[in-house]
Amino acid sequence: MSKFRRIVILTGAGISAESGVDTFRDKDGIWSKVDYRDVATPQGFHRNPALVHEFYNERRRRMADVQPNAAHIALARLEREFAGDFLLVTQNIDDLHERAGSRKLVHMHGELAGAWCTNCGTRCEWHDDLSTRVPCLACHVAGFMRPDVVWFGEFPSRMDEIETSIGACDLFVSIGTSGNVYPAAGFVEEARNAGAHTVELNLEPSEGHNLFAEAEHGRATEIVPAFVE
Ligand code: BJW
Repeated sequence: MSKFRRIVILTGAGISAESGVDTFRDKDGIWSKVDYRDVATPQGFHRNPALVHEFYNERRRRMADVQPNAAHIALARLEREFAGDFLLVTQNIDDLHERAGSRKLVHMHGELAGAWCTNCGTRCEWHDDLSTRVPCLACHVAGFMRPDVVWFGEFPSRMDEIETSIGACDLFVSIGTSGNVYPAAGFVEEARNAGAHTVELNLEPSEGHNLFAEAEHGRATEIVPAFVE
């Protein structure tokens, strides 16, 4: 690691899999059980907000039973010990990176522990269940609160900051993501264009695996700590 000055790490659902958090596109993943159009699009929320609330309430409740694993912990240690610029970009809405100690972190697809009001635009921390009856803390109107997550067709968070860091990085590492969802799936090409060394750490070759200069395939709890050593 000492030969690099500016690192960007991208993580996806695979890094939390061994903590007991479901992935999306694996055989028994979330999208094998629910249709993403019903629960992860603004149109789905408009059609049936109660269904969407229940989907996220269930996932939020499960957070109490899961813990960060060796891969999350290794990335938090890397951040602490690395002398140069560091940014961890996660597509995950769980808080396992924070709980492992990561601080230079961007949740590009939002957070389970957040909500916002589509009536007045106010964002807030949220740890309880959401429902169509919950009033907004700012404008006090019920029926407008939604999870602070990024659905298909919506703009991911803090993209300017992410793009700036990728455009300047000399090491880009992608961990536990299938490479199906844009714009995250395009980051490896942006990093290559910036002249960065690119590494994939994943259970299996991802959709864009041939774009990486280096790859290690296996369980995140094994290959991430080994890579960070
Ligand atoms: C392990 C492991 C272990 C397992 N160890 N590994 C056509 C072409 C291009 C783009 C589009 C298109 N049509 C539509 C689009 C845009 C669309 C998109 O990409 N669609 C594609 C499906 C085609 N994207 C969007 O709409 C995004 N917004 C957007 O593009 O705005 C315009 C814009 C353009 C340019 C710049 C900026 C903006 C928004 C995407 C929002 C995604 N939202 C979700 C749900 C919300 C959050 C939630 O509910 O949790 O985010 S979808 C879901 O997929 C979730 C994830 O964050 C995301 C990525 O999934 P991830 O993390 O890769 O998980 P999996 O399950 O796919 O993969 C897990 C991997 O881990 C696997 O490879 C396993 O092998 C591995 N693994 N166990 C190591 N133990």
